[in-house]
Amino acid sequence: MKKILTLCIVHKNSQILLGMKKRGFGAGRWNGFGGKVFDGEKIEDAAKREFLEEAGIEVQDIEKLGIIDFEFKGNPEILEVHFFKADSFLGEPIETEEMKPMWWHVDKIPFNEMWPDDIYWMPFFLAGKKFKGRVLFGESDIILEHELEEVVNI
Ligand code: 95L
Repeated sequence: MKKILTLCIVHKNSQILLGMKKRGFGAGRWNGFGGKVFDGEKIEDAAKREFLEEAGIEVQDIEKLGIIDFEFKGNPEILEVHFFKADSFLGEPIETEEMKPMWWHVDKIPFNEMWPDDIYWMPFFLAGKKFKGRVLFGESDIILEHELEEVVNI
């Protein structure tokens, strides 16, 4: 079983936009913006839609930088997360019921309040490098296994 998800981060002027997730999956962590891709929906369109829904901003150009398969031990479902970067947007980020947005300088990213895999792929992301990988989580989202590599094509 594979579920396709998007994750988008705006990277502008040495800052990134993250959202404190207020409810649901990943609550209490600084997340990128994203979510499920609907049947028949293009992955890029889903990424833009989720940005608008969760942050209230419209992004035009997004670049796909990575794909990571996430597995949770004991759960057969694989979350195939497509990572996108945006460097421009329309509007001002707004707080929604789901997310409280905040800008973070790239030297002060709050990794200890983020998903534990972020420390592995963020250097690729910030450098604009493409990456692929796989992460296996155990109890309490502890990383049991991880593989991550830079790729030429995504
Ligand atoms: N900023 N990082 C995220 O938003 C993030 C990172 N890792 C994840 C791993 C599994 C998952 F289901 C979600 C995320 C996630 N949102």
